Amino acid sequence: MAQIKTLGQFIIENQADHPYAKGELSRLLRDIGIAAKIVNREVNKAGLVDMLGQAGSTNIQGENQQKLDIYANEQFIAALKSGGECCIVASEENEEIVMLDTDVSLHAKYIVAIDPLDGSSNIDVNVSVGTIFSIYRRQSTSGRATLDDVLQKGVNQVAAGYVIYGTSTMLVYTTGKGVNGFTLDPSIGEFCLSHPNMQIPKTGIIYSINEGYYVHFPQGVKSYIKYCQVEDDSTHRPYSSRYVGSMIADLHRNMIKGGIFIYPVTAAAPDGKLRLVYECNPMSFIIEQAGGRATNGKKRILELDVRSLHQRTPIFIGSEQMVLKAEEFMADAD
Ligand code: AHM
Ligand code: MG
Repeated sequence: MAQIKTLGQFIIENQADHPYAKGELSRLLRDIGIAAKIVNREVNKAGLVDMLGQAGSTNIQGENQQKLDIYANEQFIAALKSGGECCIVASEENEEIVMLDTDVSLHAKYIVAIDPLDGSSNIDVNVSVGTIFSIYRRQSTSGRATLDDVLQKGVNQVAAGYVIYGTSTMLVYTTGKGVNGFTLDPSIGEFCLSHPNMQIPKTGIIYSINEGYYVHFPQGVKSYIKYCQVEDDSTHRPYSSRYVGSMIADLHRNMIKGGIFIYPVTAAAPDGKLRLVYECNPMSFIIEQAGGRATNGKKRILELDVRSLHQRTPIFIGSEQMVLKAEEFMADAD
C-alpha cells in the first residue's frame, strides 16, 4: 500500500531545499494549513449554522462582505498571529495592512498577503470558493515593517498557494521549486499529497472569461474570443468555454486540464477587476511554477510595479501557448 504523506511531513522534508531553511517558513505554511482546515469546516457546514449570506458591511472595494469572508479573514489572521512568523497581513478584507503586534510578531521576517475567501458571491449557491495566499520576506531590517514591505513585485514571493473548497478540499502551493497539491482527507483531518509536481499542459481546449461583458472588452480580447470559436481541426477548435466565476475553481481546472483564464479591462473595470497583491501575483507564481504563463496581455504579472495594496490588473493566465496566442491578438489590436 502506498504510504500517505501529509502536508506537515512534506513541508518539513522539503524545507532544506529552500534558501530560508530555518523552519520559520515551514511553520508559517503549517499555520496556513491549520487555518484552512478550520475555514473548510465552516464552509462545509455553512448552510446549517446561518453562516450563509451577507454580513451587512462592505469591504474596501465597496463589495458586500459575506459572513464567511469575515470568518475566514479572522481565522487566517488569528493563525498567523499566534504562529509568530508573520509581521504583517495584507488582506482583501482590510483596507489597511494588519500589523501583528505581539512581541514575537514584531520581529518576524514574513509578510502574508491573502484573499481569505475568493469567489464569495458563490457561497450562497454552493459553488466552489477558495483562499489565495502569498508570502514575502520583509525587506526592511530595523524597526517595524511598513506598507513598503508589502508592496513588493511578485517575483519576490517566497511561497504562494491556494485552497479550493470544492467537491474535495485541496491545498496547492509552491515555494519556487514546483507545485504540489494536497487533498484533505476528512477521515484523518489531514491534507495528504495527492498531486505531486503539478504541471499545466502547454496548451488546452478551454477558455475561461466572462463573455457577458463582451461588448465592453478591448478589441484584442474580442478577436481572441472569436479565434477560440472558429472551427479548425489542427488546433482542436472551437474550444470549450468554462467559467465558474470563482477564480480558483477556474484556474485549478485549467491547471489540470489545460486552458486559459482571462479577466481583461472592461468599460466598468478600466484596470481589470482582480487584485495584483493577493490574487494575481500568487496565482501567477503558481501557474509559472507549473510551467504556465501569466501576463497582463503584454507584461509578465510578476514583474509589474506594485503601487498600492488593492491595485487591480487585467490578467491572461494559464497554458503557455494559449496565453501567447492571446497576447498576439492584443498586440495586433494596438
Ligand atoms: P471576489 O474577490 O470579490 O470574490 O472577486 C473575485 C472573483 C474571482 O474569483 C472571479 O474570477 C471574478 O471575481 C468573477 O468576476 P465576474 O463576476 O465579474 O466575472
Ligand atoms: Mg477575491
